[in-house]
Amino acid sequence: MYKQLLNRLTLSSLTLLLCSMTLIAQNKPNIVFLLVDDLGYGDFGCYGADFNETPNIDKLADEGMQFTNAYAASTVCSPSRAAILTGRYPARTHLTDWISGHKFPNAKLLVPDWNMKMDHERITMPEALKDGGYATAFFGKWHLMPEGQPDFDKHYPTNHGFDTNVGGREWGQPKGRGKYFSPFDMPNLDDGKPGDYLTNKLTDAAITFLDTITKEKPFLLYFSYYTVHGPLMCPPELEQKYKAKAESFKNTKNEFLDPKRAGMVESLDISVGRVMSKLKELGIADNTIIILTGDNGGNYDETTGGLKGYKGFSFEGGDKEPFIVKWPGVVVQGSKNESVVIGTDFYPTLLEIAGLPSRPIEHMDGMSMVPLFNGSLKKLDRDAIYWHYPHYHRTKPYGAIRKGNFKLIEFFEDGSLELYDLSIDPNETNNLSKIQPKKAEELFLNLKKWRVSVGAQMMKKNPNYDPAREKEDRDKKNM
Ligand SMILES: [Ca+2]
Repeated sequence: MYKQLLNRLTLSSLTLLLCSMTLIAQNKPNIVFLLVDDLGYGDFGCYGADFNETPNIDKLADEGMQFTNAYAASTVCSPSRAAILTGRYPARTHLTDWISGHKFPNAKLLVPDWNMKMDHERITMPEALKDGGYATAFFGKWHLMPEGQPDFDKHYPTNHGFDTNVGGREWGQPKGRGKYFSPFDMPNLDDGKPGDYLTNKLTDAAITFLDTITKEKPFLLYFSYYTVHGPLMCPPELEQKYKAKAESFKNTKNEFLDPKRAGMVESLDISVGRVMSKLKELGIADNTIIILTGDNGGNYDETTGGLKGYKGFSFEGGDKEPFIVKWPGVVVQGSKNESVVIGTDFYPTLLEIAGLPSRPIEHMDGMSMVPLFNGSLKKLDRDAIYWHYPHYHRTKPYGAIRKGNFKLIEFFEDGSLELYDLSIDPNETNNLSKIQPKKAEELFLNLKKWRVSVGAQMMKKNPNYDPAREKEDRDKKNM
């Protein structure tokens, strides 16, 4: 039957068919996804920084859309990263803490037996894109491998949908002998010469990948920076620059004047600039979408643009993130967007960008942001977004919901509630739970219903609770 059909097709019609298939493939946009580690809401010039200098990222914002209510799905690394890749809330996947997590055996509540890996039966975002004809390449920090478990080495990026992996391991931060400097001791990354800087070397690898792409096959370049996570280490010339700058800097916004961290942010900015230039040089900038965001809040109080809390806290500083998207011909250049979006939204968004069918069974907790990008919607039609953190960090264990402009936080140890109206109180200074008890009750009910619906793991009382020893544990960890 196929032979008969083929015989009927003339050579010219076959040629036409092949040409149009190539055209479709060419029209699929490339995706560059830039994920920064421990990025504070106030770290970029376009988000208010005066001390850090980020001209390339500010240019990206000028050429794209800048979100002002974008959230990470967790206040720590691994769960936030898994939420981006699976489109599912940490509460649903049970991957709720950074791998391998802090241990507080003397605390009031017991941490549930949580999941330290992404389940193979799920189809991840890179797997879905690969299935749709995309080349998929991973660079940098992975931090999604179950340390100390037998199936540890079945959870590299290449086991979850990436064709290639440069630098992705179980590590939550550089662990090579020279840390951010060579020797990096990373898989598939050339150590170069002593003194070479990790962010630059990973960027070299990403640029080399871009040099090998063919225009017939669209790609996902997933660049997951180790920076700006500690240890704070930057090229000496940048450290000198910011040391000098700090001496005369008028710190009116309470910014973090650490020369090494500012140097790390500038190294990131240089990397983003190099990627943007390469896309231009290759003539593919107009058909490439660039997304830039972070995995959780900055690791220092002064990096969050004045928001309350920082990494490891329940407050805005713990999970509100810069998020910029450049999509030539679609997003209005230099625009801002106030819609509430969260890490789980990237998966369905990238599928829609790629013109691929959505996979609602997979990205159950995400909504495509494409209508926001192209202006057909002002905000997403969603009831609320949620967090679930049954763990101890700088914060006590908590759950939270943002519905409209209100955010409610429940602390699990004592059941206390905090309610904030973010439209008038973005820094969460005025707890309204006693002033607006009906609103607090409404959100609390929503939060509890949601937890049941996603099968969230709850904490239990610790029979060995010992406040004095818990305090010792915290002092040891400097928390
Ligand atoms: Ca992080």
